[in-house]
Amino acid sequence: MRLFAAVVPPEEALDEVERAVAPYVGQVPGLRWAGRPTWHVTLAFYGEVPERALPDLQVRLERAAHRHTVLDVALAGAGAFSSARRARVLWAGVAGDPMTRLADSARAAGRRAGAVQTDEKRFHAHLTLARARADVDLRELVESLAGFAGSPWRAERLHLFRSHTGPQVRYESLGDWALAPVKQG
Ligand code: 2AM
Repeated sequence: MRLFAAVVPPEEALDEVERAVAPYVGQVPGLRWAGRPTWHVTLAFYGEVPERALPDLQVRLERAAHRHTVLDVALAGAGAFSSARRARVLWAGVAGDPMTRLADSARAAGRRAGAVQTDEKRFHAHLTLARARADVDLRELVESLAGFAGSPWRAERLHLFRSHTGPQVRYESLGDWALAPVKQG
C-alpha cells in the first residue's frame, strides 16, 4: 500500500487557496488541477509499504505526534517543482518553516517501521495545486500567485493516508493523531 503522512489545513485556509487559484483553474494547457478534497501538506512519503508494517507505523506516528506541539502555520506564496520555467508541480507554499521537525519525525517513524523510502529530497513543505505530465512554463502563473498570503491556522493533527492512484487519485485516511497542546506558562 502506498502511504504518506500529512497535515491537512482547515477548511477556511483551503477556502482562501481556492479563491486565489479560481481565476486560473482550467486556463493553463497541460496542467491538471488537484481537486480540493486531495489538498494537504505532505510530511513524509513512504512509497509502497507492506500491509504488515502498518500497525507499527501507526503506533510510531501516534508517538511522534505526542512528542510535537501544535504548529502555527500560514499558507503563502506559490512555486513550482522543479522550477517555474520547467514545472511539473505547481504548489502553494508554507510561510516560515514550521513543519520540518515534525516531518523529520514522520520520516523516522517510517524508517523504523520498515518503509523503504526512496524520496530523500530535502523537505520543502508545500500544498500541491496542479501537476503536469511534461514540463510547462508557469512563470507567469507563479508570479500571479506569489502575493498569496493566507490567514494563520494551527496544525493540530498528524494524518496517515493511503494513496489510491488511478484516473481519479483518492486518499484514504488510515489514522490521525493529535499533536501535543502548547505548554502553558
Ligand atoms: P506532491 O504533493 O509534491 O505531489 C501522495 O502522493 C503525496 O505524497 C503527494 O502530496 C506527493 O507530493 C507526495 N510525494 C512525495 N514524494 C513522492 C513520490 N516520490 N511519489 C509520489 N508522491 C510523492
